[in-house]
Amino acid sequence: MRVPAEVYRIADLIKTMRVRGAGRIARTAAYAMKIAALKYPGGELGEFKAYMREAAHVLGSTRPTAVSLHNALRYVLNRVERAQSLEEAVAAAVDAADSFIQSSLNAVRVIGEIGSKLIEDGDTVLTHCNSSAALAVLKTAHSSGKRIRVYATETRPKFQGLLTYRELAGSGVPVTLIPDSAVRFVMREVDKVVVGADTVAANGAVINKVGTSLIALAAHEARVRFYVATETYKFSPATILGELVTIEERAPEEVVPTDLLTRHPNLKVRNPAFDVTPPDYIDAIITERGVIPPKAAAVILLEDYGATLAEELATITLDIEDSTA
Ligand code: RUB
Repeated sequence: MRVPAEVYRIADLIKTMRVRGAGRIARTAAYAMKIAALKYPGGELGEFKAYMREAAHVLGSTRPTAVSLHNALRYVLNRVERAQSLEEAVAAAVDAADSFIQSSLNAVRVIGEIGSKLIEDGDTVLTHCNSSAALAVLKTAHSSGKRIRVYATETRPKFQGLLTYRELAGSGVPVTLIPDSAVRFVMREVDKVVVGADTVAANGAVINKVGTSLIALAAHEARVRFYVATETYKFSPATILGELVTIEERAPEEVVPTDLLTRHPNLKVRNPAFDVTPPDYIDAIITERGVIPPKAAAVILLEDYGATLAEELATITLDIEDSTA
């Protein structure tokens, strides 16, 4: 059974980055799963489950790096898989999507409140790309009366820094846009760096917009505190089993104009969308469950996925035993 056109449309919005940012992507995908469930034209439970898996596949194939997307889809699918009747399965999908969206929005608000306590009156804060979690911290600090100034990187090649500029300026936060390459130049004026995350690995490494790791290096060199603001559903359970996070590489046309590429067919361009910041360069991760040292990411993952991971590890052990028997 083919999934409805709306799901493909939403998948396209995510792939082409008209909907972007890990949290928004996850919430939009959850919403698309709800639409899919409500639009299911058939009448059979098994078929419905396969149809929902297909919808998740279409949505999940859009952007590989944001684990938030895959965790949102898994959250809805798990509820659907447990249902015993079609009515129950449809209701479960709708309820799971709604509760994911609500708790995700709530997490961003709480991160704003918790993170704002780390910002002091008079701070100059640097941020990269456009992260709702990082901006929640800055906007909450500002609205609680702290006088802050923000440097926002323009974030080549897609210029999400302009979104950050608009959002902060619209909230009355003094903000200055800088080219990405000026980060080290301004770092001597910066008190704190706050960025978001697409994915957090079990060892505390943070995967975020490309350039984040360079900013972390510059902050480390200047002894400037480097904070990551992120919801815990961006923590990747697969990394606890040693899986690596796929880094999305996007089209060269985002970096150089198409006519230049046509005129220089041998011009090689790489456009990785994200990079990995090692835990050693991160002072703390601000989550809706509190401020944690990066190395404590594994503890959160074990709290959330411990039982499932234990089952999976048991299967792996059994496989190894079988193959050595
Ligand atoms: C966005 C990006 C953001 C994180 C966190 O990349 O790297 O920092 O997704 O955002 P892109 P949020 O523009 O390629 O999606 O805090 O809003 O989830």
